[in-house]
Amino acid sequence: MNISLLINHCCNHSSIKEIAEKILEGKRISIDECVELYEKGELSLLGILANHIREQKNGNKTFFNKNLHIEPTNICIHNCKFCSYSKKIGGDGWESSVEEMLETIANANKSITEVHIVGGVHPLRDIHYYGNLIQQIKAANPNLHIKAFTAVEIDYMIKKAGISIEEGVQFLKNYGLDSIPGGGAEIFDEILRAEICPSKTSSQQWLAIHEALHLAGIPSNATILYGHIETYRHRAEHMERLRLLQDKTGGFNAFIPLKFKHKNNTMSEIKEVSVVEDLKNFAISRIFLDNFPHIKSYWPMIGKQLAQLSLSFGVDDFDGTINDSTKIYSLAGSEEQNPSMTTDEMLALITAVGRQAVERDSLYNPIIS
Ligand code: V47
Ligand code: SF4
Repeated sequence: MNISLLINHCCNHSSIKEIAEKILEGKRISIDECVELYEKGELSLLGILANHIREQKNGNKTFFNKNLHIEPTNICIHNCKFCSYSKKIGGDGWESSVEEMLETIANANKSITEVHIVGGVHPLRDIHYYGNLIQQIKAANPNLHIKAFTAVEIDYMIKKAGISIEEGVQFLKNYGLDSIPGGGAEIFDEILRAEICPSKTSSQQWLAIHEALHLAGIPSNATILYGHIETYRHRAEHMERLRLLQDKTGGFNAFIPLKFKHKNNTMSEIKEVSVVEDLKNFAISRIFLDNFPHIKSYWPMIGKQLAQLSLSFGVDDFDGTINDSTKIYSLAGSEEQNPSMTTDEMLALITAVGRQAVERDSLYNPIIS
């Protein structure tokens, strides 16, 4: 049975059938249509549609890379209510020295191609401290791709230095920054932002920093934090702002839906959403963000099994092998308390669900070993 016939067969709502036909014709869906899919779209239908788009864009491939996460500190000036990780200066937080971070990289498996550096916004560290860190990593490992600092960390660096976004981006580029991760986006609606992460970089500033990076030739990722107090419309509006920026710059590589985890934070009374909701969200992200090349599952947070299932719901990127080096989610109750995976395990998980595993570099070029 071809996909159109299957959709005719399994759609119960005429409005959903019309949206599905539009998607199959390669047309972009609106915010209202996106909300309708969240509210009325059956999981099986969403899976079929998302998988169709995923296979059009990336065939049967599932990408992964060999990477190392470094968290320079958990000391942070912000007070995000969902954060289970940050501490105030003078408390019992940790901070690594540049030497310690260099040693971690020196001791890592030599096959890693990327170092991912994200941490709290430390009040005593500035753009030159982090620039020096990048420079030293590059000096010791010229071929290592440095994906570092969320727009929230960069926002603080440039404000502290009293420079413009463009100047800050140029400094970081000259120091050797290759790309940035997608964190700090949370949910763009300013009313919700004021509720869950009041002091954090505004949505407008987050987007402006990513835009400036893209214009300077530095690619990035984007995230959404979902499953807390937001509505489906908030999710659709969040993705719409990303889709518009991507139309303008083309600088985003991947979109990563981050499921809110509720342990050890001040939003613990909120129940975590179901696996059905996670799969629906992956699928609708794939459908809505028609100009994003990749949708990524972050397995340390959602667990290896759900990440495998997500490969049938629009996801084509399994992130990295991650050398057991991230604490952000383990403290919030993530599925993997000591996230680390061998390449063989990664290959086995991906091929077990019928996908072709492809090791990639940070720019999605295949690595032939
Ligand atoms: O922005 C914090 C999230 C993000 C919780 O670009 C939480 O490749 C769920 O962005 N429950 C930072 N999420 C991590 C991040 C990331 C991770 C992996 C890959 C990439 C990439 C980016 O972590 C924050 C925030 O949204 N976060 N606390 C929590 N309780
Ligand atoms: Fe700081 Fe990030 Fe935690 Fe917010 S989520 S308090 S910015 S470490």
